[in-house]
Amino acid sequence: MKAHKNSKRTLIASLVIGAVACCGSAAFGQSMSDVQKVAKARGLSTADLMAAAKTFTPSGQKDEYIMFSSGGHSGQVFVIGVPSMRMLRSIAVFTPEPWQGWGYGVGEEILAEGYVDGKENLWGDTHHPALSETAGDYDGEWLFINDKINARIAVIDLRDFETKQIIKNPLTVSDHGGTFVTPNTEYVIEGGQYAVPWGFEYAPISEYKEKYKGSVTFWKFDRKKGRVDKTRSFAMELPPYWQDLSDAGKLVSDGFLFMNSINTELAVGGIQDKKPPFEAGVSKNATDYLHIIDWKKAERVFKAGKVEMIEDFPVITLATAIEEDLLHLTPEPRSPHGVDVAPKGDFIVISGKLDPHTTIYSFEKIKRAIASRDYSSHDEFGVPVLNFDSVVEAQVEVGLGPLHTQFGPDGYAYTSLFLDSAVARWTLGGSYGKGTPEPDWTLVHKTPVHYNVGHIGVAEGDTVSPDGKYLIAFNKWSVDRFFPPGPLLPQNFQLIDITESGTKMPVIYDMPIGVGEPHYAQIIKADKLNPWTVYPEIGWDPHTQSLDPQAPKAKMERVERKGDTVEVYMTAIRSHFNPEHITVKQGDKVVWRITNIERSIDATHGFAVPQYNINLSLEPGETAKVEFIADMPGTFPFYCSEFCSALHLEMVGYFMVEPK
Ligand code: CUK
Ligand code: CUA
Repeated sequence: MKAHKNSKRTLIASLVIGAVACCGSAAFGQSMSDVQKVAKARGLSTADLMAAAKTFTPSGQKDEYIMFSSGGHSGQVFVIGVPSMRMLRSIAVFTPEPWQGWGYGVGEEILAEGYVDGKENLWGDTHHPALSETAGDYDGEWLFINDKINARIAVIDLRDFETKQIIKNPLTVSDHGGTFVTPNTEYVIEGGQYAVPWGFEYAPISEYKEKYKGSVTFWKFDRKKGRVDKTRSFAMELPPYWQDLSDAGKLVSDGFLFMNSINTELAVGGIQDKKPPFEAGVSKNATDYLHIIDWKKAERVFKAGKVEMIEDFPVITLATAIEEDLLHLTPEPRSPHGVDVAPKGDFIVISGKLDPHTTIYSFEKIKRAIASRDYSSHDEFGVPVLNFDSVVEAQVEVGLGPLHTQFGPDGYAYTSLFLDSAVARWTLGGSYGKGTPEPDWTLVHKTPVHYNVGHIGVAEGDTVSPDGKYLIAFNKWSVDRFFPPGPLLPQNFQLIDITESGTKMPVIYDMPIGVGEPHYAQIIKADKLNPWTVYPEIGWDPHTQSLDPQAPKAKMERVERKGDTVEVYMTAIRSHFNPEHITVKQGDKVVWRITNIERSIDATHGFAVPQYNINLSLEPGETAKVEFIADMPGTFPFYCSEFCSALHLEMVGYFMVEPK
């Protein structure tokens, strides 16, 4: 395998021979020279051929891993196979999405859960997906994701990959440090971001220090119900810093939450008045604060009722948090961004965007410092600040603009370098020491990526037992990597092979993402997922995940009028709707129930009604109910919007609205 270190444009015949032999391509009548010819014509190096061999996935072969990527401004989640980097589907979450019918007949009530005082917000800025965990390992049951712009979180059921719940944070306007889960998914964590007065109140920025608040919310997840239980959830007030990312402790640090912050300067901006802009004010200090939160203790304080109700939501005030020893701070270097807990829970890695080092804190030392009240100071709100030198284990110089860290199974850590446009591999020490050929706490290698990498994701990388194998760099800029589809360019997901140790860490695939700006993704072993391919029974309501007793059934199709309400009971099967004629009077309320009575995998039907803004996706077995007022008179051919069969174009009916 020495060959693929060589220059890009040389073909090494021995590798090509090897590739042909092991692929058995000769059986298709192709010879080594055919492969060589194609490679030469396309200008492919041996490294390119090797990358293709590692990622090419023949038709019918499935991926070893499934990646759940945030969809950025699309407000969706993307499901992508690894290593093929083929997109399998999007999951509509915070934004209406017509293919899935989300917001076009179904999902409206769930989307409305995210409104504030009934005011619509129909897009989301998704950042951090979190898979549910059992004992610190992904269990493949649930997925959570946050919406940064409107401080919302969503719950997705991984039986059908559909959004079941959206919950709006009652206290804060925007969020960022979420979603992250505790090791048994007891809580879904949502950290705030930009400090604001609680509950959408107005307060002039001159009252920033007194009226603006930081926060973290612990959403209790009820696995049986598959919903966040707001009545068992609580929040904790934090100083009005801008809390950024967070990560839950695990194993030895289970019960703790680590959260970093920027703007401990309490800068308020004001460039228009010739005051320092936020970007300068927020990064003035040499350090900000890592927040160390004892959430298990906080849970006890919440259960003991030591909370204040704010916006009808229980909040542990900052005073109580200090009094009960729930919150400690410790300095973290310049403009911290990522905070990541190592697989054994013993180290916490912080990156400062303006510091070339990663800083590694020891949980053991943090515990000791808390117990012995080893404080260097208190912040101006009275929160104890642990002595930096007492809690730091090591610092590793990795390069410029370090952001986020992930872990391999072998004692390697990986950090994204935004300014360097690279992914650094470095060695952990302590309990991971000697896991690598290189000395502890040293930079081993940097692989260039294209360009401006944000997060990175390693297969099973946030668990107590990372798989390694693949690392994906989620690059913000693609610049010259692809054909430019106008001035708005796609992001670039780059797949990196991390199976070998040392300096071998080649990029083996580029995947453009031309929908939103995804930030983060988690990557789970495909065999941990157990999705349905058809709904369990005909007449299944995906919202309740149970049989709907009202679902239309075969031979029971009908139209019933009850006063001004017309109820339609319709079925869909290749290639007709039944009934096909629906006549109502202008102004009638229409309750249209429809069941896809198919049992075959992939036999999805659509149901689209012109002018009425309706489109459903009815997967095999699914039932749905659409309600609307027939306020527009006319003749409306409704049709199936999924090409389901040879007679798909004939899968149609007429909806006729008689004028008043
Ligand atoms: S943030 Cu985007 S690169 Cu929202 Cu996780 Cu760091
Ligand atoms: Cu059913 Cu097309």
